[in-house]
Amino acid sequence: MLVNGKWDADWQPIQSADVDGRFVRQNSVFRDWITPDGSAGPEGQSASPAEANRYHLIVAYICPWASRTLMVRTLKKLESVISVSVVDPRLSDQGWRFGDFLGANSHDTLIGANYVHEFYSHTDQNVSGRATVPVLWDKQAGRIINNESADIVRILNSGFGDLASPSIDLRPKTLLEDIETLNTQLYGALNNGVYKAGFASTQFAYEEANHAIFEMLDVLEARLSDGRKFLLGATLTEADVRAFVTLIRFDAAYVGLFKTNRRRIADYPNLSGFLKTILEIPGIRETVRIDHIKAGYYSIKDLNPNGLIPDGPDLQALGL
Ligand SMILES: N[C@@H](CCC(=O)N[C@@H](CS)C(=O)NCC(=O)O)C(=O)O
Repeated sequence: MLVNGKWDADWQPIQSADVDGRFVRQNSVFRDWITPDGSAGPEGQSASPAEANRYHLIVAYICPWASRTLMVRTLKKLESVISVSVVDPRLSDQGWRFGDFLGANSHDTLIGANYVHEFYSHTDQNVSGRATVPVLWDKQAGRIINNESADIVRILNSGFGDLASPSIDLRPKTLLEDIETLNTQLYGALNNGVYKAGFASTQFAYEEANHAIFEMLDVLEARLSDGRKFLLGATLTEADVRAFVTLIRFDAAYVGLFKTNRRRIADYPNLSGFLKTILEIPGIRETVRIDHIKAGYYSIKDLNPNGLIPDGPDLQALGL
């Protein structure tokens, strides 16, 4: 991780834990906003104005948090407005780097970086913390606007005014309360829950996380049993995007590496149907790269010391 703007050589890819061995996620550091006219963000955040070709997303296809921003860029038809670069899925001893993995960018053309942490120290030379993806970068100012995917999703959903497609609103006012409730459940049990299972350092912490995951999957499966297309009914919302990015990685990565193996998503007919529905939205399938997902997760040395990548399954094998 970065300590006062410098890469700390003692960095360990294993994540931090509380006294009971529970995985603890760090908070994001850069939290500015983008609004159509540059006026303050929804909670008074300092904001820059929406402009075509000014902003850039740095993502990893392996990463569910980054992938949700990539999905929303597609859903809001912002592909020609916001450029993207993709890092190598295999974490290096200096964190994310540009590299030669098929589908990744071999090098960075924005600041000539080799590693994502350079964007962090370029923005704040005293920054401390993990250099995570996604990163929303301002090419004009040469700084990170925001590195919290939950914020970036909202920025892309409503911060780009006429530059974005109005046909999808992931946070319609009428559903906002339900979205927030579901988001909270999804985050604790599923989005972060799989990491809590995977990075648990005690049997207790693993079982606690695993139990919550499968309880949540049962709830979601039941919710979809009335034939609805999406989790809150006929409208695609932010909650669907959040659920999708974790569910689509589940059978290929989490079942094996994170030991969330009580069942697979393929064993849930409604959840499998939900994944198919979302994959059919134009452009979404291209945001899912199972080769990156498998290579990335299985490169986490603490969980898989020899770095072997399991044979299956890809989306086709999962019937998706
Ligand atoms: N809260 C952040 C979390 C992002 C995150 O944890 N990304 C992971 C990849 S999936 C990462 O970059 N990890 C590198 C590290 O922790 O050093 C967000 O949602 O944007």
